[in-house]
Amino acid sequence: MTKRIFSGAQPTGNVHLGNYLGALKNWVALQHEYESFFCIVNLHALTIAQDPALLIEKTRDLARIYLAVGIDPQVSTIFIQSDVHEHAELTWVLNCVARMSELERMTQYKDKARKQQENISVGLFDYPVLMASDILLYQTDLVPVGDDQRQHLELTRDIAIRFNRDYGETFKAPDAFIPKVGARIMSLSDPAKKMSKSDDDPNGCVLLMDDADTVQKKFKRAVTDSGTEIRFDVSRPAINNLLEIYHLMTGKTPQAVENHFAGKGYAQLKGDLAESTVEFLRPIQQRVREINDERLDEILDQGREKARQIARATLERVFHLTGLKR
Ligand code: AQP
Repeated sequence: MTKRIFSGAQPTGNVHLGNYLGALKNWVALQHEYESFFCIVNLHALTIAQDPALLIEKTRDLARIYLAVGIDPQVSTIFIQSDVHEHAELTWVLNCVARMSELERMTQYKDKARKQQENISVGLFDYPVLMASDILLYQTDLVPVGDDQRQHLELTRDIAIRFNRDYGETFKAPDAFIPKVGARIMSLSDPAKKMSKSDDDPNGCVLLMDDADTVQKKFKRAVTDSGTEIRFDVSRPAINNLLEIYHLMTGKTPQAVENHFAGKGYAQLKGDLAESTVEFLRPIQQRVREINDERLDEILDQGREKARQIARATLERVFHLTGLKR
């Protein structure tokens, strides 16, 4: 039987190169090998304050990005999380399986809570259980994500195994697919932090919808390391990060990348990187603009129906086993 993948991104605007290189790029590559479900996780987005009208817009914008980067609706299912209410329902049941102590250990929650300090929602704390529900509803084999999701994936497996043990075999325990290169693209302004849309410095993060001038400006301002040599070296994280991005954007081998920059300076590296990125983003941005609203609705409606069929079957079993349904 064809194996299944599930993954998602939050419609919080501003999809960036980290999201693309760590996750979306691999979705596109894997979709022909696996039965694929790509979700726009708008329930997750609600864990921090959102403007309602903007959230609707950003949800559709993210669907456009999925299509524009190459997710093919003929082979993959694209849908909106809140269109399939089973996600929220399963989350309640799994909330009663997950442990407070497990959630308290989640580093992403700790980081985000530290940044927010006040008004931390229960939803932010519970985010990993909602993520577990997303994945487990679809009997997922593989979850292509960036490195920051590794811990959440481990929790998902633990919850699945515990539920199966306590109530009876129901969920597949999924594996993470974390790419060897690109799983943690770092901020251009601080290579000790991952590239992130909530970065205080917007120059640290290149967005898929940035125009050419902005891309150039951001790479030009990127911090570098001491020394002059341009080669892959994890002990020089700023240059290593720029080279990794260049390698992934151009498809050139690491050796070819080093040869290309041998004897050249940082200004050349930043200039070439900006140029390749602008060229890479141009057709994606063009496709985003071309996607027609009716076609988008059609794709999301079809996605919802396909996703619901599978989600409903899993939730039925969960309700029977837990005594919620006769
Ligand atoms: N810097 C990154 N490098 C590689 N992969 C990354 N991902 C995120 N940042 C990087 C991966 O992108 C996918 C979708 O992520 P998301 O929509 O859940 O957003 P996020 O992880 O919350 O991204 P941000 O920008 O870091 O958001 P904030 O600032 O809100 O925390 C996931 O597979 C993720 O691993």
